[in-house]
Amino acid sequence: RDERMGWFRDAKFGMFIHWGVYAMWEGQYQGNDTPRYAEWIWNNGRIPADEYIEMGNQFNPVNYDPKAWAEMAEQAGMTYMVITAKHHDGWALWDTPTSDWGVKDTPWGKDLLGPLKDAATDAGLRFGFYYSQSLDWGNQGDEGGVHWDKSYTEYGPDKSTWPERLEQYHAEIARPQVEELTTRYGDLDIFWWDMPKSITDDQGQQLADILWGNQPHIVSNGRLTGRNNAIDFGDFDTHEQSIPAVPQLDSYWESCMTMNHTWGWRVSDHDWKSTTTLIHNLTGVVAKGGNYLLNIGPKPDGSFPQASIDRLHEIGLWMDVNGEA
Ligand code: JFZ
Repeated sequence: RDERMGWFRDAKFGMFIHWGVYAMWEGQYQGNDTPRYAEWIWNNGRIPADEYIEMGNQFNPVNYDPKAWAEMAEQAGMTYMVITAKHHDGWALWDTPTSDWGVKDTPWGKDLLGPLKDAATDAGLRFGFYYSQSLDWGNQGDEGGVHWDKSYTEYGPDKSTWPERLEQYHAEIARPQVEELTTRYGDLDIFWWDMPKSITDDQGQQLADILWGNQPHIVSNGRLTGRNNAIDFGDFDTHEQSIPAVPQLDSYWESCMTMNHTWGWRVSDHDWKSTTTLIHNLTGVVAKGGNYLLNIGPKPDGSFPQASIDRLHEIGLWMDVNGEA
């Protein structure tokens, strides 16, 4: 482990990207802001499945410019990038053959991840994927869609069938998709699991075997199995929206944070952290031995929010004077 962790120990600053169909809703359903995070809008907005899927099928980010994304990260002093290959809504940002729920069945119609990996590599960034291994509302993953639309899901209120359905989802979707993600894009640097929910140790082990079987040098966070952040399978611990009070110099960890109050794009959230606050967070995390993974929630057309662009630029100006190459 220590050998493959080399780059991560010195990574310091990375870009997290939460992007997918949820961006098209812009954090609002029927004119109202939905509760909590905008990337949870299908669930938290109680959006009927046919409406959410119909929206997804129109995804067409005509201004998607992976080179511009990677260059903005690089000029801000970032050294790595993690993008949501699939978030909890189950929508795949690549042309997965295992499900129709993804970018291939849209006007855009083509892989979003490969071009970004190439651009990141060209900009000198390490690169990898976030993958929601357990929650998957579109492909009947953990808990199916019970929160938002009982008529769509095949899961009922009878919880006794969930373990079988969860295993069916792992066999038909999660394991094949992790296989695809870890074989189609050459060498990857980082893999970011999220929200283990009721995944079993065996299901976690199988995903871990696929991951490290295909990518022996990859580093992964500690959110694969039941205990969030238990690093029994992973390499590093993730602090969510917070910075530990005391230095943790003898372990691998990361703080991930948003610039406003949501990971996915929300048009009405104008409460952005100042550049000064972001730099304080960055230096605080790095001084305590961690890496700062700062999130961008791109808009549905593929552009970054202007407030995010401005902050990345200003952080870059500070880096030019104070940063270390
Ligand atoms: C998860 C996701 O549900 C969310 O949408 C986003 O992707 C975020 C990065 O990760 O949310 C979490 C996961 C774990 C904790 C908190 C929020 N946690 O361990 O405190």
